[in-house]
Amino acid sequence: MEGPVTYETHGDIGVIRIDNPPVNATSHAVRAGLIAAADAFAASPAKVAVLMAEGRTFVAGADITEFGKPPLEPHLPDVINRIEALEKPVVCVIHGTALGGGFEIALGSHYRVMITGAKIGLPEVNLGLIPGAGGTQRLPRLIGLVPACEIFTSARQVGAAECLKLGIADALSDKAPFEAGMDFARKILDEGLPVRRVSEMDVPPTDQDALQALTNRVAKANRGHVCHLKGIDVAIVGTQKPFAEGLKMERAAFWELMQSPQRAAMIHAFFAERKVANLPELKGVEPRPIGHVGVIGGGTMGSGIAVSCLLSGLRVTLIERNAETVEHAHNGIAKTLADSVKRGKLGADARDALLAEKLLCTDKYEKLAAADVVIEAVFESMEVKKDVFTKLDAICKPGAVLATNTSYLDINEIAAMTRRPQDVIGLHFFSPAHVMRLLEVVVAAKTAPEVVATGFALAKTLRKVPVRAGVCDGFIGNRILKTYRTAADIMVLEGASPFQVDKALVDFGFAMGPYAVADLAGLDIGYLTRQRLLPQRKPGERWGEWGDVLYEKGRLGRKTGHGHYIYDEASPKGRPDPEVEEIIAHERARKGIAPRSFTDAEIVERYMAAMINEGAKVVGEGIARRPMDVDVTLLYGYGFPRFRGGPMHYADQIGLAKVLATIEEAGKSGDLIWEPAPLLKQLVAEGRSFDSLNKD
Ligand code: 3H9
Repeated sequence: MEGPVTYETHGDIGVIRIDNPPVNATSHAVRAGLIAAADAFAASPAKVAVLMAEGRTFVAGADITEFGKPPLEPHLPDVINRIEALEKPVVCVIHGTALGGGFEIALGSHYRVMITGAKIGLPEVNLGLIPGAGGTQRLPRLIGLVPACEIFTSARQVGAAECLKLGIADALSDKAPFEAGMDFARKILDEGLPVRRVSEMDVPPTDQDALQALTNRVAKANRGHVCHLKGIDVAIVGTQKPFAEGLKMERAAFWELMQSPQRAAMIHAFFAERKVANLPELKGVEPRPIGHVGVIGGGTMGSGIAVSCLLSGLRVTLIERNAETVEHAHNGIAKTLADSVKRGKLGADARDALLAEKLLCTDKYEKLAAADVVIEAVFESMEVKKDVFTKLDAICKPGAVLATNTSYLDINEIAAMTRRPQDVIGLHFFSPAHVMRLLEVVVAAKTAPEVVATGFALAKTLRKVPVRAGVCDGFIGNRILKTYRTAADIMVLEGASPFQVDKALVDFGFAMGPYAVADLAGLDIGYLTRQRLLPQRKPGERWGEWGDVLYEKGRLGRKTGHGHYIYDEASPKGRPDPEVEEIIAHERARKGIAPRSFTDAEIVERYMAAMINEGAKVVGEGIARRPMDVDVTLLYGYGFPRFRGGPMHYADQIGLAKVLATIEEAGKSGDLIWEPAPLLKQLVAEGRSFDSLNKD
């Protein structure tokens, strides 16, 4: 047999081998090959078959690149049914990950062996889908409705040991897939194990209370998504019917979801996340070493960066000013690592080893002499940063990458303090740095390509999502944030309440609205930003000046129990504070603004239009490489709902002409944020989408 699936025999044992790099996705050729291999096995004298894959992993699922195109026969459910219907036993060997359709192939096999370290999962919900090749019907029959629904609604990867316990795996092996498969095939022959079809099993009894509790939890955790509850419904109703009918129901629901904008948005996010991390201009550019990272500053950001590096196995030298702040930083890092131990993310021994062997907190800059990468995370002041970089230039070894974590300062100016501006770069982490996945890699005018490549390599090591950004105030993310926050503030000035704005945006899909976020971050941050921007303000410019009143009244957000909301025992997550509305009403009166009402839809429309417009400016000016870089920034750093794909993808979905019309209408107020982006105007005039710029 030719192609990505082959069949061969070894005595009584047939071997079906899938070889479709990089991840053995079930492309059309693989599906057709599996049918041919199943037929070949059926016709051959072999008494048992091993189904396995070559390369780094078993099958990672359906070929996502085929989604959105007309489906070609044979369809995966039919392929799996064909394998399951074989009259001779088939054992599937899983190494790496068996995901989505890959795991569904394993469920259609009669036995499953997992190689140590292998994992299974049904991650379709991450793509706005449900399992569509029997996962919602076979898994509940194999292990019960509650654990099955938990697995496909969480999309989590389940390890080999847990699979054995759940009854998903029949055996574990630490051999190579071929040997492990041959061992189990011989066992089938020796013990006369029969064909065992999951589709013919009865669903184990269901704890209805546990099922209801799971459904409630899933509904709450996945507000706005349609696929999760659809999956549970299909699993419950389908498993009460004969298998073939359940499968039909699953297929119908899968195809309905396949046509949904949520599916398109989530698949856009999937590929965008991978594409932004692979810059074409860095192809063949070797990154510099990154084994030893220096961090300057042990505040929240510096400590978070240190923890992130430690958890990825890097050596960290953290610099603070004096013995007291050194100790404080060390304790902070130890506490965060202790929390990781508590949450089961890190063993206590591993934690102790990290603290003893990988971390040095000191006030001696000389200890950075051997560091490969140094990340400065001190106070946001140009003078302080210039001082740090002058010191680093004197101490660090030649070729060390000197990075600043500034969130808006001019990195060219910082680089100019050194005799090696080619080694200077921005690495903008998001707080908490050991949790948030976005890393803006800010490329200054003289940054060398290997230094950019090193920034991307570091992101990969830290399991972060890197986005290339150019230098401007706020880079990609904070620059866009400033604009859409201003749009929200202007709506509040014109008559909306902060609570209505938050609610409208939470209903749209954000985890929190901008005012609840501000309370969480601390209203002192917004105050300091406004103070900083004061000298640059243009005559007639409007912004949320009432925020200054909140700040002056000591309402700093959650940390003081009052911000936009009141936080107390009765409402730990906050309840609207009428006093805030009075402060805003006073501000409107002072400005002579007669308040008007806003609908929730109008709030979302304007907020999104401001975000998209600034996103288009950022792309047009080359600060972000492509619209998808803006999408990934907002998705991973700013809580943008993934099921909407990012602001630029969302803009394409609603239509750019409509976005421009909203901007022009809002712009009648004269507010500067509504100046339409030239790129947006151009795309509308040419009838093109943002996605047309994502291609390279
Ligand atoms: C499904 O199965 C539906 C069924 O229920 C029903 C069907 C009827 N297809 O992530 P990486 C590419 S839905 C096509 O960098 P890693 C990826 O773009 C599917 N391509 O590697 C990248 O390409 P490039 C359910 C895919 O080692 C390269 O492979 N399955 C697919 O960090 C390497 O990927 C999933 O959702 C695919 N399915 O992680 C699994 N998967 O090199 C999604 C990957 O050109 N995949 N590629 O940039 C993953 O989670 C990870 O890729 C995996 C490997 C864990 C497998």
